[in-house]
Amino acid sequence: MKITHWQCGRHRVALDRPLVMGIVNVTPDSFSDGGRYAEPLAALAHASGLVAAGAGMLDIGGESTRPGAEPVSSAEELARVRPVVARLAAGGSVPVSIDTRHAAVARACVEAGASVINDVTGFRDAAMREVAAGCDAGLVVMHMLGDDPRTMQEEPRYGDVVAEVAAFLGGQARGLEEAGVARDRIAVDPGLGFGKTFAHNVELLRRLPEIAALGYPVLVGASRKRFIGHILGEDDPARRVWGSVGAAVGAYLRGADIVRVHDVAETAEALDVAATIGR
Ligand code: HH2
Repeated sequence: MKITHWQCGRHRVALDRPLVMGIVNVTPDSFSDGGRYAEPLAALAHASGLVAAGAGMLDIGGESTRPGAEPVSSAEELARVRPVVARLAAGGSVPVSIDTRHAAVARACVEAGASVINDVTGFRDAAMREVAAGCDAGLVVMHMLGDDPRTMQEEPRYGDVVAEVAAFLGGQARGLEEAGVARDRIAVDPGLGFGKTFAHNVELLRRLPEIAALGYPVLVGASRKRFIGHILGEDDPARRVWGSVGAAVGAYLRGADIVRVHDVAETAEALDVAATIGR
């Protein structure tokens, strides 16, 4: 069945055109833009620029999950993100997503107005599932190999990466539905770069229709990631913009409904054209 909408709190998000989710990192250490938007005012200014450039949703993160990143306490993470989430949600122009793997942060941000919980650990934590079941936010269920960004890139191995990722995502989504979450609140994400080699990332994109066949909206986060740098021979994440646009268009053509990106203006323009041609 074709998915037409994603229910995220009070927002019924149309998916007849690709949705661009703009990234706002309120962190000192994210891999691509760490530190630039760590102050709430800088983050808010950046966020309104992303909306003006075509973001249909904003994803606010207070903890870097790049390979090898050190975890931060929930209190520290919440202190970074809550003021930004509250201000953006009150502005109300687009739905606000909170990128967190911590139940306490998710709960407080939903209370502050967030409409989506984006959990890179795929709602494996029982406390996180409880928060999900107890609210009406949209949910992004992402696949990560293991549960620790510090070690996930140490020789990741799969039998069939796409089959294993799809089985995990389908299982977690079903678990959420059994806990009382309405099906139309759930989106799935193969988690590019989260315990995946270059070949795994490419295989997941090439066979994205197998993830889309699960029947949930598909989110892809390829923006500025290392596998793009590998293709381009480019070490500087800020110089992977056009490669990232290529990945977003490729993902859309293979079934992605939502793309999580840093470079919203470039991606939105390219997807506008790609979506007009259709897939
Ligand atoms: N990637 C990152 C963070 N959150 N969420 C989803 N759903 N999908 C992703 O692919 C994804 C994500 C990467 O995290 P980080 O290293 O913190 O950098 P940035 O937030 O700049 O992408």
